[in-house]
Amino acid sequence: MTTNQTQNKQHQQMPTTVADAELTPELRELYRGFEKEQLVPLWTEIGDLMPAHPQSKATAHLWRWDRLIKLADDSGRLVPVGRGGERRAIALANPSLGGRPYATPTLWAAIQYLMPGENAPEHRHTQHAFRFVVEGEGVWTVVNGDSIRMSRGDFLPQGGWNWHAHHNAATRPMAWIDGLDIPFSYYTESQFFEFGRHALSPSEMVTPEFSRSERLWRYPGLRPVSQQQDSPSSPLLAYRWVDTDRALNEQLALEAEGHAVTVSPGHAAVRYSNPTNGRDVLPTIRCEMHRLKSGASTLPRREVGSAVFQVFDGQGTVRVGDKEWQVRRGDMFAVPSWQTLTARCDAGSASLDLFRFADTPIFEAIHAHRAQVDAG
Ligand code: GTQ
Ligand code: FE2
Repeated sequence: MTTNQTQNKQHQQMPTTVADAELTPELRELYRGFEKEQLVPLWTEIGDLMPAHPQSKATAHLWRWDRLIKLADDSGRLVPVGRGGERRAIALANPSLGGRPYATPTLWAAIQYLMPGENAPEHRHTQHAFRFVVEGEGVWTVVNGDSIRMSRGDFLPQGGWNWHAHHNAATRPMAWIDGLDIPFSYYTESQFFEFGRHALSPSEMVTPEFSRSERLWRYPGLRPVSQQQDSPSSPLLAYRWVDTDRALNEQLALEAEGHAVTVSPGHAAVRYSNPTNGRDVLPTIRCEMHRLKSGASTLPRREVGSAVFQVFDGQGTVRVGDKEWQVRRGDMFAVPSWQTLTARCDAGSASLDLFRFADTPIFEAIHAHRAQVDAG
């Protein structure tokens, strides 16, 4: 009997069941028969298979930015980037997921690094992806030939099956984080992948202030009349920090003026959304930015599905299940399914900004999403 089953039994106060029955020679023979014929009875597995609520295999875990950036830096000096390996990306591996490169059972989170002048070759895959920049600038990502600048605070979604490459046009190395649904695609055996061209054309190695996607889509509430087709992933390929920052500040300002527009007192949040339908930017990944005022806390909340956070700015205390950490800029942490999260901004910090991504759209699509907020 596994630990899960034991816990589950105690939790549900289940009566003695058929699984506890004495193992007579006939029963032993029956179980041998099951094994030989590749059969497993439900009654020995039900506690693990059908718990009363999600019991994640993943662990709440924190990765410190200073360690991540140091090892990415070292990789930059020691490991080349090119065709085959494709990306100098180092994945967060949840300590209880068997050493696999999975931050949570469904989500990939990695730090990626490019040296000055380096190129990450073009490819495409069905996995949905995004980039988020916690510090630095100088890398352009080229999606279907559209060159997109990346700077601190910028969020760049990139739906599955789009060609993409990255190039560092600056004189300094740059790091950023990637989020993808790689583990989900892996378990569900739904992946396709293709190599693209070896090098980008000179017309793509440009460094415009704004990508074509932004010139077309970055004006909220103004849809190009020629673009009426709903798109499953956002056609807007960069969400700029100046806009995100202003939107969060305005929520807090409106709250101070007496309007109930925040998630809870002192907690502003925005969700990056697809301008063609108002839904999530990616079919499988929800992405948000949260801002807590100095001294403010989120309400304790748990939900179906897992999430990964990166501290964008400020200092605070984060509690996930029975773990608690003091967090600061760049730190990343994983929140397993149905574990309660509370975040608080330190009184000595002007605010705490948390970038969040989660697999929620998957569960909403199959009507399996639940959330519980402890209003205190
Ligand atoms: O930049 O294209 O972290 O394909 C993992 C897979 C980044 C990317 C990752 C990828 C990429
Ligand atoms: Fe990729």
